Amino acid sequence: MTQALIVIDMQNDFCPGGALAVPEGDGIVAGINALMDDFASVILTQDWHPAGHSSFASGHEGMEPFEMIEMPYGAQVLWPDHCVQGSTGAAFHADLDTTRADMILRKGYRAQIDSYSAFFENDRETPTGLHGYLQERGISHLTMAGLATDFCVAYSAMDGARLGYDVVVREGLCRAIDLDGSLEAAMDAMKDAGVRIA
Ligand code: VGL
Ligand code: ZN
Repeated sequence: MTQALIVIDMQNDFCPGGALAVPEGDGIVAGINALMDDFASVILTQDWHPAGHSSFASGHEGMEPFEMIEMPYGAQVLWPDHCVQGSTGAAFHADLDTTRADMILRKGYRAQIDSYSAFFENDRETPTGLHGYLQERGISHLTMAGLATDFCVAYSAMDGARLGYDVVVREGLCRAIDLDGSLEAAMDAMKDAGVRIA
């Protein structure tokens, strides 16, 4: 069996001081780096939005960050502007060991649709290409860590399980946004989807 470590969105904007800071988001970097040598493949995802992305509250009149709207593909949380392509906020945390990565997967780069999952955009059907990459490399087991537990990590883990991968989420190497109980809901949904929490 071949194992990959998938490090989700370990970027400045999700760390303290960033535009969409996750509490203690930077506290997991050292632990993630230390895990990398145990894996045949290390994949980093990078949230990578064009300026004015449709998930940004700033482009929706009268709406505030963290409110919900209906998009053609379903419900969508509106976020503060974050991870704008090429910005410092979109860069990986300076301490993340990016040298070990064999693949960096960018997502959320289409203006009209968000992409939490590393596998599919938020319509749940437009593929990012990650499944093809993993299949071609014979990777069957995925370990996930990063930000945020209740959004991009959870969506990635559940899609991975749905696609037939053995998925482990390293809970201690993730941090959550936790909007209105979203962390508990995400943990329950991951368990229901067959994701193992370690
Ligand atoms: C994320 C909200 C918006 C995440 C990305 O990485 O969990 N959350 N964009
Ligand atoms: Zn985003």
